Amino acid sequence: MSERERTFVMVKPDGVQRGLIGEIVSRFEDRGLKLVGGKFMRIDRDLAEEHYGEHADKPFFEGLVEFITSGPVFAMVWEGADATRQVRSMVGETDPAESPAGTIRGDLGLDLGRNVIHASDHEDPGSNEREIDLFFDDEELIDYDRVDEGWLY
Ligand code: RTP
Ligand code: MG
Repeated sequence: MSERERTFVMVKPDGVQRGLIGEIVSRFEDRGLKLVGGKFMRIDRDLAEEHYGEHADKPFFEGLVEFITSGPVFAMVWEGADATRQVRSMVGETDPAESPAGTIRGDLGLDLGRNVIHASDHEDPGSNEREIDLFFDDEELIDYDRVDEGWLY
């Protein structure tokens, strides 16, 4: 079995406004991942610019920062074997139109700008830990056993 790891996930402002937090949390629970942190919050401009810093020179950067700061988000940390890659495969492609049915963006996303969810990038090693550190203090991440641990990822 692959190594257990933690990964960062966030329901974006469009997902919160459309009442999709529960649906998205359920998908990860159903998949056998373990929730170790969760926070309903607003992102300020500084945090948004740091979080999406890799896109600072892209033409869509300003719009992306405005969108992600436009309303509350639900930030989460999920744990499991190979969790970053597992979560990204459940999320789908950046553009919902390119995302297969059955993926979160394929089923729930509207367009490139309103794609309901962010997840750490498995093709950018270390992005999961970097993003977890950016959004959560250590004491906000909860170590615990789930009763069905042996059956989970
Ligand atoms: P995210 O970081 O939000 O999870 O999305 P991602 O990895 O699938 O995509 P990424 O390349 O990191 O882009 C971040 C967000 O920027 C918006 N975007 N707009 N050409 C465009 O207009 C464009 N390209 C990307 C998307 O909302 C994407 O989620
Ligand atoms: Mg990304």
